[in-house]
Amino acid sequence: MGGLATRAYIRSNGYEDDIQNLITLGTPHLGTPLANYLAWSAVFPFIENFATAQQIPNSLFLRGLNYKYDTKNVKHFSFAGTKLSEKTWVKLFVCLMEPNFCAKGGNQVISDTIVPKSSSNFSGGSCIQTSDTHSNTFGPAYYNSETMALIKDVLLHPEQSPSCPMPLALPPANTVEAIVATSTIAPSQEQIAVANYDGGKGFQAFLESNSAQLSMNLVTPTGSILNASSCASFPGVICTKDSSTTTTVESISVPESLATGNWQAKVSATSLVMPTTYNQHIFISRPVRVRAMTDSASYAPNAPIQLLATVTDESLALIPGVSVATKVTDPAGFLSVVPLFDDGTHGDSVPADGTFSNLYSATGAEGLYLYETTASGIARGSTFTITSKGSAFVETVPDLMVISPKLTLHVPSGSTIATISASFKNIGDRAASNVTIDFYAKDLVKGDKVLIGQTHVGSIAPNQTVNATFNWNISVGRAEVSAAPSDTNLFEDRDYSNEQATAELDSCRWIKGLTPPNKNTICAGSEIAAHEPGVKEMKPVP
Ligand SMILES: [Ca+2]
Ligand SMILES: [Ca+2]
Repeated sequence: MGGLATRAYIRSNGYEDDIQNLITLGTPHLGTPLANYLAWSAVFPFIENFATAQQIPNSLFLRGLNYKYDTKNVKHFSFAGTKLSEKTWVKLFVCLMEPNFCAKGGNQVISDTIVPKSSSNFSGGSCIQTSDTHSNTFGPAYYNSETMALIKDVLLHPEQSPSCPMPLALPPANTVEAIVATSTIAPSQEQIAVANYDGGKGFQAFLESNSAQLSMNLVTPTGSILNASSCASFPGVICTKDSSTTTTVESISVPESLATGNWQAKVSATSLVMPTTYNQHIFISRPVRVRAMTDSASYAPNAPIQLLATVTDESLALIPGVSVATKVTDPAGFLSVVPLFDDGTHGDSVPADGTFSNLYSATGAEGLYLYETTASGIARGSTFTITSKGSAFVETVPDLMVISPKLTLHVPSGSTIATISASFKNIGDRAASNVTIDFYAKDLVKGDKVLIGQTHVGSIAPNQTVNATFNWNISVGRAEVSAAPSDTNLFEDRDYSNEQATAELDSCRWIKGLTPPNKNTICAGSEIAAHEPGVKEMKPVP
């Protein structure tokens, strides 16, 4: 939870630009199914239910955190534990509740026994695997020496930390799946696929099989063999092999500098005993970019979900003739396919700009709606089919929105007290209870942002507007003052981007006894000028 709290801080209004590197150890970035049980269990009354509920996979808190997560230039290193567990309780809470976290084809869960690996390794930064990330709580020692050594490595050589691998089941939006082979291979056989690499930003090759005896060998454009044993001699190439008892996934990631030319991908079965099947994927990065999204992560029941997708090539140019469709699965499992259009109608704001849209309106039922958007067409002379996935929630939640983004500031003549006020309306469909509004001041010279006060405004019913006021004893200088619902509020909000009000406050003073430099001095760039007691003169700035 500490990792989530830190990420929430980075996202929050109060973030002070004071984190360079973030190392998370076994943080449930995508939640942990264990929380499903603990949050509502009478067996563990000592567990704070609100924080535990936030760690349930797909909780509104996590979706808010992961949706459009702005890292604000923080480098993120996520550590995941890699114990293989087949314990009944783990299977029960993980595989039954969240099958996505189970190793493919079985009931094995790779985790640190608390948080699944696929939740702890947060894509977008650097992903590190270690045997144990929670041993300070549950292990025999106070810390795990392997983990501590890896943390030291990260701090000393952050640039050498491995990038997060692409998840096999879900190709990232920025890739085209150039080769997908599913085949059966017999002992001693070798099968070859040719990857006609024609530009882009490097590629990743994956081999997934039920046998650890298969191996992947790439033949470079100059005829060298690139595989797990020769990997280290190719600069910038990353090779990984990950096994559970039923599935082995081998991956080789080749950077742009080495990628150009024609490659062969060979699957070898030299030590295989029985014939087995495998899947081979080669993802070439960014010849085509597809990104599927919705206009919000959370919707009121019966509000249409706007499905959106952008399709461009690597130079962000349009690709003519692309067809795009989204498959939506509603909470009951009912599937529907919605074609998306780039024609200026169907909710599409600009025709022929590479952004496709349509509305999905069958949102009467509350729950999770999964969508999978597929774009297909021809780019660089080759056909492509790319899928991008996402999810949206339909539910009743509060949504506090600031009425005017411009904060109201009032400083009575001669006073040093600034009255700061902002109005918030609940445009959601459920009451926001026990609301606290935070007031911040950021010193525009020093850059420090501090919490200057909090005002409790009580509950806000749907469609109700309340005014929050705080009296601040201003200090001299230029400050950006802001007000927003507090991150400590114990409810989730539908949209965190619509609730901040800001204004600039410029206060200047003359010390009693000193002559002002100019009787008509105006504090530059300000909206309000105020003075400390004993000042000879004050002049509001127009
Ligand atoms: Ca468009
Ligand atoms: Ca809001």
